[in-house]
Amino acid sequence: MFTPEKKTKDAESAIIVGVATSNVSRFDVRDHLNELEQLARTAGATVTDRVTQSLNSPDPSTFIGSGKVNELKRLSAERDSDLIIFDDDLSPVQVRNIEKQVNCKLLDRSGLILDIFANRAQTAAAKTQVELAQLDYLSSRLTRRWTHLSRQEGGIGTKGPGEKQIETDRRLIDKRMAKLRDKLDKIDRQRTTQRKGRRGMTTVSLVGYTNAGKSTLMNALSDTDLLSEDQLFATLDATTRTVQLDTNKEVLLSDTVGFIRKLPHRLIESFKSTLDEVRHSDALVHVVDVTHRRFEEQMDVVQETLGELDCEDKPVLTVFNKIDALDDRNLLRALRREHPDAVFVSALRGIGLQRLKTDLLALVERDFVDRVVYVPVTAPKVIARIHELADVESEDYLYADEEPVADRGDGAAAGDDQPQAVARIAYRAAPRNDDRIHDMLEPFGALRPLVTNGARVEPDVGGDGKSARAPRLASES
Ligand SMILES: Nc1nc2c(ncn2[C@@H]2O[C@H](COP(=O)(O)OP(=O)(O)OP(=O)(O)O)[C@@H](O)[C@H]2O)c(=O)[nH]1
Ligand SMILES: [Mg+2]
Repeated sequence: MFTPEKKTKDAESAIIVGVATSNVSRFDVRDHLNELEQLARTAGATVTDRVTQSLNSPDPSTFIGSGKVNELKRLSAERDSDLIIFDDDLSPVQVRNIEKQVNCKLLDRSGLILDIFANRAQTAAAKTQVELAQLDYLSSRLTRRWTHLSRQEGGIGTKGPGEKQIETDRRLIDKRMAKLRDKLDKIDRQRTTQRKGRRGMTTVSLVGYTNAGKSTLMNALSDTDLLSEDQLFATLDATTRTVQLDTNKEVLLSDTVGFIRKLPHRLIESFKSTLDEVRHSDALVHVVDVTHRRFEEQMDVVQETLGELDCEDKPVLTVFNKIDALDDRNLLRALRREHPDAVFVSALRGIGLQRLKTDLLALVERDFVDRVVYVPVTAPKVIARIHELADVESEDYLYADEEPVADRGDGAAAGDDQPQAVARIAYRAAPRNDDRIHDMLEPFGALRPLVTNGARVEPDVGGDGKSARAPRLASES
């Protein structure tokens, strides 16, 4: 029997390059290159060599200096490399000058990250956002080599916008970008409608460095089965699920794209629609991979990125994850001292999740307000809406009249003093929902319970008269 031979393309081979400067130690460079290698692997490349260089400051024309470029030239020829990847972003001039010397594709960190995103993007939103970011990236560095890369040629750094858009001219790119922005605007509007549809529910977003365990935690808390992988950027799209924090309180939890050192700014910009999930949350859960040697630096990166998203003031619960894989008990003790409000969990083994839920509940309810309001029973929709927007603690019925608007000096009230049957509702709500309820009640004026001879006047609602939802309007007695 004839079995066609499957052609499998070998992984592309790559050389990665890092530079130590007066601000970046060699030790830092090693760790950054570890991460770059992981990114390269995620993109499908095999890293054959690492080249490092120490400079007081990067060389403006070649970034690494002409001697090092020569070394790269020799090494890449020897290895027959497909790619050279720089950990730092190169200027278009630097790209041009290095490309003159070496005979393979050149990528920087941003380009590599964009390529991974392009590969991972599944939904229309993610695809549009990535393409926009790629076009933006390309338009700033249209070089001879970029223009000669084509989709057909394939390989890392060439996915996404193909030669057609790149080759013609910038105007075409600008046109395409405008179109993508329009498409994103539409997606944004849809998302806004979806978010409105979620009514008064509290929303929480998982944020953190890529690979910290956000999706694993989401799965553990919500009993879903999202992709979690030992890979960078396993998640690109926002996913939202309900999570029960205790018997009568659930929140909407969103898992979203992870952050990384030097996440290209244009990517953050174009991922606005995905990251809006984070921006609109009531609170954040910051997941930290405590087994990562550089977890503190990762925490700083997350903090900075949240700053770029204008989210630094949101309430945050810090969650140190993967404690099952941490041998260093001293580190745990030190962290507990340093972060008394943080929780320590293993999302994978389900350790510490109850505590996480309790603390998250306390956090989201920290600013909740308790209030008692009076709503005319003739406005059942408003009453129903309050039930949606708030946790109603009690509801009963009585007569009320409108508080005098101003004292006219003769003791007479300026308001309409017809007593009316009202629902008295005691609730707890998030400040933003409390505001919404306040706005809804505006047209009814300031109602106050009617008191005769020191006793409250309650409508005859039958039964125990306490918690009936729809009182029969009592006949005047
Ligand atoms: N040992 C251990 N591994 C974990 C734990 N939580 C997650 N992991 C592993 O860490 C890796 C990354 O997990 P993900 O949940 O995909 O991480 P993420 O933060 O969603 O990553 P991105 O979507 O790529 O940003 C996977 O291999 C998980 O199995 C944990 O509590 N303990
Ligand atoms: Mg994930």
